[in-house]
Amino acid sequence: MDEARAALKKAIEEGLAKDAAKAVQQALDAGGEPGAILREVMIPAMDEVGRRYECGDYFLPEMLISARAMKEALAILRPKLVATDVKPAGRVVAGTVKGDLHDIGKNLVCMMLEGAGFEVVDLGVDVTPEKFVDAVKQGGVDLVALSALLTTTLPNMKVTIEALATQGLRDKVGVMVGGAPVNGKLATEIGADGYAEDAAGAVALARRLVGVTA
Ligand code: B1M
Repeated sequence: MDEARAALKKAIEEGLAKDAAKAVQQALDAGGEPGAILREVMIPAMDEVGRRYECGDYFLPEMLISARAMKEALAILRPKLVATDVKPAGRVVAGTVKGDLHDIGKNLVCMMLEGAGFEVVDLGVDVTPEKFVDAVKQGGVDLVALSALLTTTLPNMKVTIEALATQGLRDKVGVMVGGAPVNGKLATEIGADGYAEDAAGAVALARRLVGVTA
């Protein structure tokens, strides 16, 4: 790993937001491809933060400042990830489900979908089923994208899908799900139309669900 990438990884792991911003810029200036920097450096850094938390080396505050550093670096990467010359592919309502405050993965999915030409309505975190339903009721929505990072909030994906069904909206939209504890089996069990493992996979899935090729 070159110097800028190593500095970026260290800055995210240690929650040094300014250093992370500087290092990501250096990695880009050195000719790094934005998607590769994200996949090969930034996401592994967050995984390392999770590992340190799990084994008791890190506590909540450390996890939080690492998340801030990640966000700072992502803000610099964002314009490079989001292309502007693609034609509209559909409208997506996205959010992290009720009870869950993790938004880095969801934000990445939103970013990549925008980059692929989708119009994204990002409802944020801790989104109740009612909020998803209200957003779909506004009309013109092709897809609902649900993210969850906690095993305890996974059931709220199902509750959200059921709320859409109760309101007679389920057949009008495609529902895609993702997040670290989610898998294809769960997606099928809760009645989603598809699961994607990462943000790039989310774009491929969204395209498939709206019938766009390319
Ligand atoms: Co939390 N946290 N956290 N956390 N946190 C995890 C998820 C955890 C695995 C850490 C650990 O123990 N190893 C663990 C969950 C355990 C479990 O449920 N089994 C955990 C815990 C326990 C908690 C708290 C309960 C801690 C506490 O309070 N005691 C608490 C819960 C708060 C709440 O939500 N109610 C909590 C809080 C936090 C912070 C606020 C401090 C912070 C979040 C800040 C933020 O997001 N703004 C935080 C962080 C940073 C993490 C870790 C370290 C990193 C998450 C992350 O951003 N990853 C995480 C450990 C880990 O994941 N390794 C952990 C990087 C991101 C790019 O990946 O989000 O997986 P990810 O997204 C990926 C894919 O999953 C996928 O694409 C993305 C890009 O590749 N994807 C989708 C995501 N959504 C998708 C949707 C799609 C498709 C793909 O379609 C719709």
